[in-house]
Amino acid sequence: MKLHINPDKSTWSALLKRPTQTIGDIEETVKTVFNDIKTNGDSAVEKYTSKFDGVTLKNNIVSKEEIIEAANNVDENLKTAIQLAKSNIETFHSAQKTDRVEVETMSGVACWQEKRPIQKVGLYIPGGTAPLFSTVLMLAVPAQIAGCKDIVLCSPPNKQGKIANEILYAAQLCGVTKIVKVGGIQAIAGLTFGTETIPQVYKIFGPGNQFVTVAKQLATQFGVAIDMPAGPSELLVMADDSANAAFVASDLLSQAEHGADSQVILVTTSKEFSEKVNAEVESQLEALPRKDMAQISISNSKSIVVNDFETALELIDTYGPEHFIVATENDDFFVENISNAGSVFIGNYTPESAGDYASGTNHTLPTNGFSKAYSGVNLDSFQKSMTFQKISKEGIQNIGKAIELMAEAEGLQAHKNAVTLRLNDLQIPAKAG
Ligand code: HSO
Ligand code: ZN
Repeated sequence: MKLHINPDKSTWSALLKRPTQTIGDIEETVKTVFNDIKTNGDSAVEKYTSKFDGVTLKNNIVSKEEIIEAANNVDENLKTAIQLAKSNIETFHSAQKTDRVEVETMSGVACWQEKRPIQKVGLYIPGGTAPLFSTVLMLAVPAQIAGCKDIVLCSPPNKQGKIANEILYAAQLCGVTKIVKVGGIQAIAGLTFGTETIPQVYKIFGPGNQFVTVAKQLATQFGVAIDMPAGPSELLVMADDSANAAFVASDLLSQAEHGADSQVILVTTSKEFSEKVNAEVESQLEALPRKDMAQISISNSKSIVVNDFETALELIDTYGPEHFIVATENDDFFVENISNAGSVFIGNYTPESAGDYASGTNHTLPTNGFSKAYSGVNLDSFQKSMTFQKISKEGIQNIGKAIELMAEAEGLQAHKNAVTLRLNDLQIPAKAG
C-alpha cells in the first residue's frame, strides 16, 4: 500500500480517486441486446445465453426438482450457517417496519402516509467461479418481509446449464417465487420488458459486472427502478495505535480479494501503525487463494497518515466509503460525526465480514462516493410510501377558499371549480383564509 503522509487538502481529490471504470463501447452492446430482447423475447435471450455463457438452454426456468436436488447437495453445516444469517437479517430488517404516519392538518382534513410493497421485483445474482450466494439473503429476505408478491431471481447458468446449489438453496429458503437461468445484459433486459419466461418487474436489485451496471442504468429509461448505481467494493479503515494491525490487515484484504478493481484505504494517525499494517498485509497476502487479485487491488490502495482525528474525519467524508471500519481510542467521535459512509463497523472485534454475511445489516451498499446521497439496501428499498387523504364537509370548508384563490392565481379554472362545486353543494359560504 502506498504511503501518504499528511497530504495537503488540495491533493485529496486526486488521492481519493476511485480506479477508473471503462464504460466505453459497453453502451452500444447493451442497447443492441435490449432492442433484440424487446422485439424477439425468449429466442433472443437464448441466443445471448449461448453467446455469452457458452450454453444453449431450451428451458431456463429452474424446476422444483432442481431446487430439491440443489438443497440436498449443500453441506448441512453450511445450511445451518445460512439459516443463522437469514434469521439475523430477518430480525434487523423486520425491525425497520414503520407505523403509518397520520395527522389532521386542519379540522376535517386527514392526511396519512403508508408503506406498500413494490409488487414485482427482480434480484440479480452474478455467477462466476465463486458465486456470492450471501447476496440472495440480502435481497430476498427484505423483499419477503416487505411483502413483494413476485420475487424473481436471475442468475447466469454455468457451462453445464446450472446455477450454484447454494444460490438455489438460499433462494427457496427466502421465498423467491421464480428462478431463471439468465445472466448479464439479457437478464436485465428480460426483467425490463418481460419475455415469455422472464416476468417483467418494477425494480431491479443486485450487483454485477460493468455490462450489468450499464444495463441497469438503461432499464431506468424504460421506467424500471434500480437499487443504486453499483461499482467495485470499497473499504476504508480508520485506526490508531490502539487497534490491532493484524486485524486491520485482514479486513483490508477481505475487501481486496473481491476483485482487482476493489479499493481499500487505511487512514491512521500513526506512521508506525501504518507500517505494521503494511507488513501484516504482505504476510497474510501470501496465504490467500485469491492472492493475485488481492495483490493488484492492494497495489492500487493507499495508506494515509494524518495529524488528528478531525482531519481524518474530513478526509473520510470527502471519500464517502462503502464500508467504514473504525478502531481507535475514541470511536465515538467518528460514529457521532461521520456523514458519508454506506455501513459503519465499530471497534476491534467488528470485521466487515460480519456485515457481509451474518450480523443482520445489508451488504448491498453504495460505492463510488454514492454514500453521500444514497442509502444501502434496506426494507424501504422494497416498498413505496403512499399518501392518502380524506376531507370531510367541514374540512373542505376550512381549506376551500385557499385552494380556490391559489388555483385562480395559477390560471387553473378547472382546479378552482372542483372546489367551488363542492362548496356550493354545501350551500354555506366558504370561510376566508
Ligand atoms: N463485501 C461485498 C459483499 C460480499 N462479501 C458478499 C462477501 N460476500 C460488498 O458489500
Ligand atoms: Zn465482501
